[in-house]
Amino acid sequence: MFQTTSYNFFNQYFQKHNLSDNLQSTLNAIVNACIDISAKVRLGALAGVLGEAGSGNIQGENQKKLDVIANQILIDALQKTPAVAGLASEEEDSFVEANENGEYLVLFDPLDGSSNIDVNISVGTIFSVLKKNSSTKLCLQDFLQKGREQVAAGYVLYGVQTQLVLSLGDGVFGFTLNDNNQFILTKQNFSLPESTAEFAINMSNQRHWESPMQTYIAELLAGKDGVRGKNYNMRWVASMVAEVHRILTRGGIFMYPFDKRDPNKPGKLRLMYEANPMSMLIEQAGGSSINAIQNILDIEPTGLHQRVAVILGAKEEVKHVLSLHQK
Ligand code: P6P
Repeated sequence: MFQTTSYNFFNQYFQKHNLSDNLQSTLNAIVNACIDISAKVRLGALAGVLGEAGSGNIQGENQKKLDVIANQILIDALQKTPAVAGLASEEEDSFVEANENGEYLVLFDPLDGSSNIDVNISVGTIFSVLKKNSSTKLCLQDFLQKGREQVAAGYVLYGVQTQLVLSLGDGVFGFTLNDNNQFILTKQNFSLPESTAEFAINMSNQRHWESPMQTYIAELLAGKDGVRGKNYNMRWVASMVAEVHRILTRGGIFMYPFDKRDPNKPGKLRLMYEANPMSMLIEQAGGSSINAIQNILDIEPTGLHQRVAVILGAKEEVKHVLSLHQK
């Protein structure tokens, strides 16, 4: 359905990593699909890709046209890649088989923050790569691995620039898409400051939070007259990819905590293809990522679309949030 780009990104940058051919081709497929998604996102109304798709997904969300388009571009690209055994998407009820003898599993949110598409605010693709450890027919259990097991994680931010941010387990690298549709290395080893004076949370949910989170945010709002002794700034873009990119670039803490609107949901964000890949990037850049009581990367998954509370970013702030929840 979609002819994706065939640019070989990994030959240029990761020779010293001795990446296997299978991992290179898996990551190339993701990168090339995102280059094609970027072209569609950038055209917006000119490509007739804005607005609602008129369908819903397993999350109970109305899909945007670009959600569906981005999802299909990634599925087509990955199913054409022999190294990929299967995939899981926010937009697909269950996992999708790719190639019987494939070695890798790719989990993704094809277009995170899609409520921002029609108002021209940054959105992004988030991806996570796991090894298929079993030699038997692909099954759900193959996907349900802790975030600590990820082979690679990253995102492509369709923002002022189109940027790829990626970790293979030894640091976080940033690339910017040039006008020849090639990603050029523009940032090596993102490093997150241990402390920060900038937080990101949707304040409109304040009355629904549990008391430790209420206490923490009240401390930040009290500024230099409060227990933290400094003033804080706030940002909320409503695109996790944009928030995480800002935090990787200049520091900060991002929170989507549990709230009492739906007590059966531990949080809004999804563990397998949002929280886990972002947590790998944040930890690789020297930050922390918890669900308020434990490291997100250590959570034993029980479902493909399970949700999780997310508190990630500056080590000092995440540690303080954890301490408030342990009282
Ligand atoms: P709210 C986007 O829908 C998303 O999944 C994340 O990217 C973002 O951080 C969050 O939800 C925004 O949620 O409730 O503020 O719209």
